[in-house]
Amino acid sequence: MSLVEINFDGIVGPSHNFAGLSLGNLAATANAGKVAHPREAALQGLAKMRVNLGLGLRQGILLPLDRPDEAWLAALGTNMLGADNALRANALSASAMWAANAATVSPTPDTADGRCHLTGANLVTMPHRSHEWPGTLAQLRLAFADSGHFAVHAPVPPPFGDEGAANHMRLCAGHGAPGVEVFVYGETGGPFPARQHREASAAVARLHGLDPARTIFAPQSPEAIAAGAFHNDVVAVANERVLLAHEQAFADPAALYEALRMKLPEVEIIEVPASAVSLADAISSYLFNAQLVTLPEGGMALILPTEAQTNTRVWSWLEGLIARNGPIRRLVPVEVRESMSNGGGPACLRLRVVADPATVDPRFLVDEAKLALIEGVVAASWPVEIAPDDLNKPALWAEVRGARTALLEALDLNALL
Ligand code: SUG
Repeated sequence: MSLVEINFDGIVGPSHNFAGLSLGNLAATANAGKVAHPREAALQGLAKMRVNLGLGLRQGILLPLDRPDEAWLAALGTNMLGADNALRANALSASAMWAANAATVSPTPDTADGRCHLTGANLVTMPHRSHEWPGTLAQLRLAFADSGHFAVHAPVPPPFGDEGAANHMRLCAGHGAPGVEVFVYGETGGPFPARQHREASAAVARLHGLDPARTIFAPQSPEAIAAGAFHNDVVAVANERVLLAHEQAFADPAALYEALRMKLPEVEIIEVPASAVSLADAISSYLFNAQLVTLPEGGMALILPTEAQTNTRVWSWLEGLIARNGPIRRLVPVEVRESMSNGGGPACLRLRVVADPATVDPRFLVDEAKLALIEGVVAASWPVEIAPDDLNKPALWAEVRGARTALLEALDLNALL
């Protein structure tokens, strides 16, 4: 069996909009009330997947959820016609596009039973995200239905907030080798909520049967959360033996680095000093919300948002990084501006699963031809624009449903309707 990293990107849903629902997410709150472009947003995400395929990487997809979520509104004793504008916006959110928050994944070399374990994230801190998990879990159960190779767990129960892979890093000598799994949790974040609770991380580690000797729980720095790093993946990224992190990402970086060096002697820690890149620059440029990937020809690349290229302090630090003879050799900027405007960069859009592609339901894997098919559906049926008032229009609700249905039918995924 050949274990490779597969990036499952969330396809940006047809209801993508700027409702400003995420307190502590500075981009989302700054852009609240602007006109969104769902079609362009989805095409940008698909173009990013093409870039990944072009680099020789394996690519998968997760599908938009059924929005507006009438089942959620029914549980609240209402429906789209009866709900107030705030509840309508929460019911319509396309936030499932940020697949890094879909689940936490522990591949086969790390788990007690030798299966790849996935636990859906409950996302309970934010109302609009708290009702993603049933739709996400249904997809994970379909995509990873092979119970000889995968175990898919339902989310840990509230009130323990779990934000999935966005607060989890795996370091290892190579994807197929045993890893050290790092769970980064928050305790406080000044005016903003800490979204990942330690108790949730501990539960996921137990559910996955991880070896406590190869598991680390590290607190996120409160300053990072207060500065707008609502998830760890906004200030740190790991791939194989490399950890790239901002100096102020963790509450106790020295303790984390020491534990990592003890458990994985080959680990290479690249810390970006605040004197070169401030937390504010890191968060506005999303330099750490990059996909750090191992290229088939060897060496690693950072797939990062073009916003990192336009920030001169960030870009010159990155150019210095690749000029050294270190593990990171290439910078690949991608345009995901619509997602970025809601605080979601290239890394937020994908869930990494290390697995043998032959064990995954092929309907969730893509090649160039399937991307072209998806682009055709998006170009034909995704709304061009959504203005704030549109969220209250039944015509938009119908358009959004119809667009998703067209995509699921094209991909033979009617089972998810
Ligand atoms: O949960 N934005 C998402 C962005 C998630 C980014 N994910 C990672 N860092 N992995 C969030 O804050 C904005 C939606 C709105 O406000 O309408 C939003 O939910």
